[in-house]
Amino acid sequence: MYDIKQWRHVFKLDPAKPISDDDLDAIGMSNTDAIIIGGTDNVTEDNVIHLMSRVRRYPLPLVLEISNLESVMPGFDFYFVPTVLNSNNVKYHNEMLLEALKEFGHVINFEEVVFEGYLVLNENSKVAQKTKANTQLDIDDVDSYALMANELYRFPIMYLEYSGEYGDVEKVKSVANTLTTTQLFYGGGITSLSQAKEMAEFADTIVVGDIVYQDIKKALKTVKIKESSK
Ligand code: 1GP
Repeated sequence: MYDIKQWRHVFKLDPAKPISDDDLDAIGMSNTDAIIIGGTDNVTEDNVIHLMSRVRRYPLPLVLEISNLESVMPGFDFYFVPTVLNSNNVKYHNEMLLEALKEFGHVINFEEVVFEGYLVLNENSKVAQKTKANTQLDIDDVDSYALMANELYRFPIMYLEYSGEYGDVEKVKSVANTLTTTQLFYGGGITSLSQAKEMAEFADTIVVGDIVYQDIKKALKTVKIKESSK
């Protein structure tokens, strides 16, 4: 029904952060390609269901990016399942996945599940601290991770996660050049159309998060990348 490969721009909304009806309406009626609900801390069944019910009325694909098992629920179009390639903790490689499959494996519709190979690259981000990610990676490292994602794991998506910080364009470019079939998502620190354009030149899909809560007008402007095709 929805073709993720066509997505150029997505908003990521954090269920733990309050958002007004007006701002949510502006996001829902924008020309973005999809909304992802996801966050690192304080993601609960209550706040996910609350946010889902508020955004469900908009004609956009809705994704739950899973951060813990307690907040997984039916009703989304897709479930993005991250595995953090540069985490030092097996929990974030596949231990949580094992728990999920033990509990829900028989009821999961795997057509809706999309596996994401994450590289967490901002050492100061909550996600880096939580997952104990080794963020000290040079271009050779990220390139080799890209090969791993594309050729070995054959992930549908590789996600370069700079959450809260604008990333290193050279690394994004280099990963983009290495990936041939895996779709590249970039997220982190995009606060303007020019940054959105710069990253969208290399990433297949850009993710815009925190600026939604800081300055909704700036956030909405990033959608204009869709007016120029890649
Ligand atoms: C976070 O990659 C997303 O998971 C977006 O990052 O919040 O910094 O925009 P920002």
